[in-house]
Amino acid sequence: MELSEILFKFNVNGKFLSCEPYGSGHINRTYLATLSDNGKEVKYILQKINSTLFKNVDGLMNNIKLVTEYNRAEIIKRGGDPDRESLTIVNTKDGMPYYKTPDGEYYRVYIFIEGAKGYDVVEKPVHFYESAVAFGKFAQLLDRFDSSKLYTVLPDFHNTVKRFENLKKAIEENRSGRKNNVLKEIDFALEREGIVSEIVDLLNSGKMPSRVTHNDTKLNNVLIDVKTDKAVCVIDLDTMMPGSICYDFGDSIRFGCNPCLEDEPNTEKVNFSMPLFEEYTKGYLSVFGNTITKIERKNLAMGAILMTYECGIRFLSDYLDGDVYFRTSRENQNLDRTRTQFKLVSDMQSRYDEMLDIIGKY
Ligand code: ADP
Ligand code: GN1
Ligand code: MG
Repeated sequence: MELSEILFKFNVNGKFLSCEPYGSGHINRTYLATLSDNGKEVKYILQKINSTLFKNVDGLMNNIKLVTEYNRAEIIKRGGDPDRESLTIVNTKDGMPYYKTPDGEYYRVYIFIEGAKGYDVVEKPVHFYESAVAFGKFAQLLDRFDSSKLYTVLPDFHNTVKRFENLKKAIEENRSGRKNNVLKEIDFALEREGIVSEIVDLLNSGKMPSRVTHNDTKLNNVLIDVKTDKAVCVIDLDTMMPGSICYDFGDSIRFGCNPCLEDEPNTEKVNFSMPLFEEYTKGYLSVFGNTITKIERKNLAMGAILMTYECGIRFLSDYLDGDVYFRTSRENQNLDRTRTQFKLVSDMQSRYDEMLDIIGKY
């Protein structure tokens, strides 16, 4: 089916102008659709949902519907603009939050958030600070939300122990035949087995609270106002599930404290930025500092190391499997991604005490 035909299955108004690939997500296929309504341009985000990964699209979309409706009501109460500060699902003409094509592909539409941008690398420290405030507020929103209503979309998503097992399986199977290219990276990963269960054990024993978290808190999943540099909206709500706040904090650090892109081929350029770590910590604790427990605070830095490590071994596993999970646009992209993550892990491990000192300051 043509994208324009799919778009008009939804409650959109106007004459079709264009539909172009948009953004830099690794999982779904995102398009910016532009229509003309009475001479005025109207934009929407059209997304093809990765239904190989998200097997229960109905459950997934119901989660997003529940949280965004709750969020909208809160934004309206405080006099904000709900179409900008929250994702807004556009239903199909049949009143459904997604459309299934006759070929079994799934699509959804969101209102396009104007005048804001998702950054793949920190261009201004204030953006990173702002993203921390936005994710901190989002964490509080989810904390107030009745979590029993949410369906667990991807069980064990941040179960680092299981991710480690998957890596061992990928090494053994070597489906791509590329194992000999990555012996150094494999050693790096296997040498760190000792840390993989740190947070999982705390969650399982009940010592660390399990909260509903976002689970994909990278900088490009917050839209920042291009004029004011203020965070506008947290997006990419596919992975809201029970988890640890240390992982949400950690995933932001993993992505934003790298001065380069996630797939930078020259790892010499990749260095963990302590000033940016401080910026994020300051922003996050300014809103979540009163809610966070002692054990969570103690493990924020470990969360950053573990999320970076986990992402690294996921990229490495995918490289060994033949690039079947994360979207790639060139040879060795998953290998470059692995290497940037491992460089950051190594930097963080050697500067762990400095990270703890900064957390202690706020
Ligand atoms: P993925 O799961 O593939 O990462 P996202 O939901 O994060 O997909 O969307 C990909 C990109 O599209 C985002 O990084 C952002 O730049 C852009 N985007 C997504 N939703 C909106 C929206 N409602 N308004 C404006 N831009 C959006
Ligand atoms: C994927 O969808 P996107 O690009 O925001 C992935 C995250 C990884 C991230 C690495 C559902 O996020 O877990 O941390 O890539 N999302 C899923 O950039 O697997
Ligand atoms: Mg995304």
